[in-house]
Amino acid sequence: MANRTYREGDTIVAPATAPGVGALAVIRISGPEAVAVAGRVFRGAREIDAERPRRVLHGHVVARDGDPIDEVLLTLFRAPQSFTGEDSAEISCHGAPYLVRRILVRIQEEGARLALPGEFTRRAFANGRIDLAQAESVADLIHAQSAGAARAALRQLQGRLSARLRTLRDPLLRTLANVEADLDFAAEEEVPSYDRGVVAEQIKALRDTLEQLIEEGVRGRIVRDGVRVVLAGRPNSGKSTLFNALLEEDRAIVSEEAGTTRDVLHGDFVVSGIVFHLYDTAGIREGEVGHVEREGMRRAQSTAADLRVLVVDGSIPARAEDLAFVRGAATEDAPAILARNKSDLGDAWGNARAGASDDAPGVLSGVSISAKTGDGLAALRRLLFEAATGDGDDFVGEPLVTNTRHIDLLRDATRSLGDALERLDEGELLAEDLRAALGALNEITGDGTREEVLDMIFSSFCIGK
Ligand SMILES: Nc1nc2c(ncn2[C@@H]2O[C@H](COP(=O)(O)OP(=O)(O)OP(=O)(O)O)[C@@H](O)[C@H]2O)c(=O)[nH]1
Ligand SMILES: [Mg+2]
Repeated sequence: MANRTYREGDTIVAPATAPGVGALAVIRISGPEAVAVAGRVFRGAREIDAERPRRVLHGHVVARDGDPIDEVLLTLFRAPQSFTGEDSAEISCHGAPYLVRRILVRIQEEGARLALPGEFTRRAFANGRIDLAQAESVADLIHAQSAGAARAALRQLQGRLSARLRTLRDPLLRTLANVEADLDFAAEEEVPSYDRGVVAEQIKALRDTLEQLIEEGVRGRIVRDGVRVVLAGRPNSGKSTLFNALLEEDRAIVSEEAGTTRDVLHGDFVVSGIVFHLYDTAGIREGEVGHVEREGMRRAQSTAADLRVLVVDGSIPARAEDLAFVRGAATEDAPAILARNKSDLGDAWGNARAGASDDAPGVLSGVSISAKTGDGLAALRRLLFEAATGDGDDFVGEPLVTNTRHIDLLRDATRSLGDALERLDEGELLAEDLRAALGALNEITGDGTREEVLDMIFSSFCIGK
């Protein structure tokens, strides 16, 4: 697959629906021969009328000898009024993997080839139906796991990010034109005659806006990808009970025996439109333990986290080893929330030392909960949301930037503008920096993006997209 390269001009085919059994499956054909190919495999009561597209035709996909393979609905699209901008056809058939395979083979017999990953979307991009940022949002929308992620992807698909970038590109182009015009005239002069003060102001304003977008993007990535939360603690503190309670599912084994959990368990839950990827891990303790439990502890400690919830048994006064654990966890990179569990049995830990955050500066805040009765879980969810997003209410906002590639390019542009500010007197170099900034912004929407980069972006799509 890797050495197959993207080629326009072929007629391509792929299933658009997920593999596996379903009520229906959709097969897409796109390319100059799409209508002809569809016509050769389809027999309906009414013949295909290529001049009247976007109508649903009922009939059969038939084998070469005319034998029906499946009863289907066929929809034709004529260029440029289709997703790809080419002539296209969609066949809805029954969702049996066997039928899908047979129909695909049948269509290939008539001259179409199997599409590469992302090839439909790439054609839409190549034909100017959508820009690169919009193409990328198609993948995001399909993979969205929460309302927030879906909304962000949809905004990008509607071209909101692209429109915003255009409003940044125009002043940048004007500044560049200003500097370049001056270079043409003043080639002989020692000192540039454009107004350095004005140019500096323009560059600074642009840089501020880009920095704001980057900051928004860091949050946007959380909306798109979610937050990894690891439950950590000493054995029997109630991690698995809390895991089940947050997921509202009886997933992890809970027992009064210390050292119950060994494998790392994973499940997702959503708070206010943001996905939390939750991990339950083995309790950490010292002393003689078997090698399976030791391996569990190793896995617990190597589970990457954006946030940690330190679960302690809050119904008993904090022991030295509990405090040592909390202090140790607070030194990890990920911020931590202290959850004093078993509040239904009393809050002895909390009475002894209010949250222990004085001892452990890396611990954000403490909350008293009962994983068993559900008490305090709403407050814990709220704390998780705030810790992940940096604030509360106004977060869900509407991030325009959610994608690492875009954030990196915005950073490149910001860096180039920073360089430009250092070289206000050096016309040629200044112009070069401004052009570099412009180039980075253009790459987000795909203007002048190199083929290798396009290959990389689209090859991460699934086949059929
Ligand atoms: N009363 C009360 N008991 C709880 C609570 N949370 C957990 N327990 C009990 O504490 C014991 C240990 O719970 P687990 O959830 O298995 O603890 P764990 O931290 O996952 O333990 P390991 O997997 O061994 O590290 C069980 O008997 C639970 O029923 C709680 O909020 N209140
Ligand atoms: Mg457990």
